[in-house]
Amino acid sequence: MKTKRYFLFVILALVALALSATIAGAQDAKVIKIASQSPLSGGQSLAGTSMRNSVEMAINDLKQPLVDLGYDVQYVPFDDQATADVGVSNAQNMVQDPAILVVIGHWNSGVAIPSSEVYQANNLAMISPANTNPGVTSRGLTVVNRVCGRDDNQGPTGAKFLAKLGTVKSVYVLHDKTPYGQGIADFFQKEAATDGITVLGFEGTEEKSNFDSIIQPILAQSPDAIYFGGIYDQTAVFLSQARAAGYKGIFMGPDGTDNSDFAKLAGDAAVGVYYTSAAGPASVYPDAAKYFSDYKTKYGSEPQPYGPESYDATAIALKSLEIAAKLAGGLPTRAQVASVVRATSDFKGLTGSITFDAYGDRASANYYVLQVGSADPTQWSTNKILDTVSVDSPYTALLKSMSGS
Ligand code: ABU
Repeated sequence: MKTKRYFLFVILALVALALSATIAGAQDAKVIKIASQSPLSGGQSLAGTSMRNSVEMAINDLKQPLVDLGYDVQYVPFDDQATADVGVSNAQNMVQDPAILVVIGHWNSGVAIPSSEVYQANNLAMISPANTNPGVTSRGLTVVNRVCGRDDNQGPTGAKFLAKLGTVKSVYVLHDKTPYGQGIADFFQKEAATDGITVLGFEGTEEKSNFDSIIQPILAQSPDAIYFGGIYDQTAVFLSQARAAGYKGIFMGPDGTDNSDFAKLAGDAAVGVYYTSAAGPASVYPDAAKYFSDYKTKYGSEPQPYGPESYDATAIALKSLEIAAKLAGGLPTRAQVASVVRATSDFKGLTGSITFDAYGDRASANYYVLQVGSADPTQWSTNKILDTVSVDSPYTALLKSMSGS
C-alpha cells in the first residue's frame, strides 16, 4: 500500500513539474504578431476571406523555426471592408500594437495606398499578395512590397490579346473610379489605341445595381468589345444586364474579374468572358498541390485566385522575421524586419521564385489571359489559359538595360 502511494506521489509530482514548465515556457515565449488586411465582409469578401485563410495556413505550416527561437507567433486578421477609410483606421490601430511586426495586405490597391502611408510612418513592413496598381510601389516607400505583378503590364496584356484576335476593331472602356479600376482601364485603352483599336468611350461609374443608363448609349455605338476595369461584385452585374439588353460582343476585364463569384453573379453571361490576371490558376503552380489540397480539406472549398500569393507573402514574412530575430539576437524592431523583407531574393514560393527589387516590386511577374468556360462557380479554377507573358518590373528592366543584359 505504501509503495503504491509513493508511486502515485511521484507521478503527481512529475505531472505538476511538467505543467509548471509548460506554463513557465508559455509565459517566457515572446509574442510576434502577423496582421492582415482584406475585405472579410461585403461584396468582395470571397476574395478577402481566401486571402485570410491562406495567411492562416502559412503561419500554421511555417511558424516552427520562430517557435524554436522561443517566439509565440500569433495571427491578427483585420477586415478592411474594401474601403480606404476603414483600412487606414485599421492601420492606425494596428501600429499601436508593438507585437505586430508585419502586415499582409491588401486586396484593393485603393485601400493599400493610403493604409501604407501609416505603415511607412511606423516602419511596419507590408507584403501585398494582390495589389497591382503601380502607385502601390512607385511612391518608393521602404516598407511596401508585393509578390504580384503590376497593372501597367496587366492592362496592355489584355489590349494586345484583343488586338491579336483580329476581330476587335472598337472597344468601350468602363472603370469603377478607383485607383485600381481607373488605372488599369487607362493602361488598357492606351495600348488598345496603339494597337489600332478605336476607343469609343472611357467612362467611370460607381453604380452597382442598375446599369441601364450606361448600357443603352454603349449599345447605340455597337462596340466589338467592352472592357471593364473593376471588381467582380460590380462587373458581373453589369455584364449580365448588358447581355439581357442585347449586347452580343466580347467582354473583357482585369484580375478584379478573377473570382468564382463572377460566375455566380453573372451566370450564363460569364461564359466566354476574357480576363487577365497576375495570379495563376492551380495548373501553373505545381509546387502548390499540397496547399490546394490542404486548403480544401480545412476550409471546404477551393481557394480563390491570389490565395497562393497570400501564402507566399506570409512565408516571406515568417522567413524575414526569423532572419531578423537571429540578426538582432532577440526580438527585432519593425525597421529591422522591413529591411530584411525588402532584401528578399530568390525566395522559393508556391508561385515560383520571388525577388523584390529596390521598389518592392516582384522583379519578374507572370500575366495570364484566361477565358471563362462555365457558369458553374465551382469550375472557376478550370478556366483555360489562352496566353501567358512574363514581364520584368520597371526597375529590373532598367537595370538590365543599363547592364546590357
Ligand atoms: N489586383 C486585384 C485586386 C484589385 C486591386 O489591386 O485593387
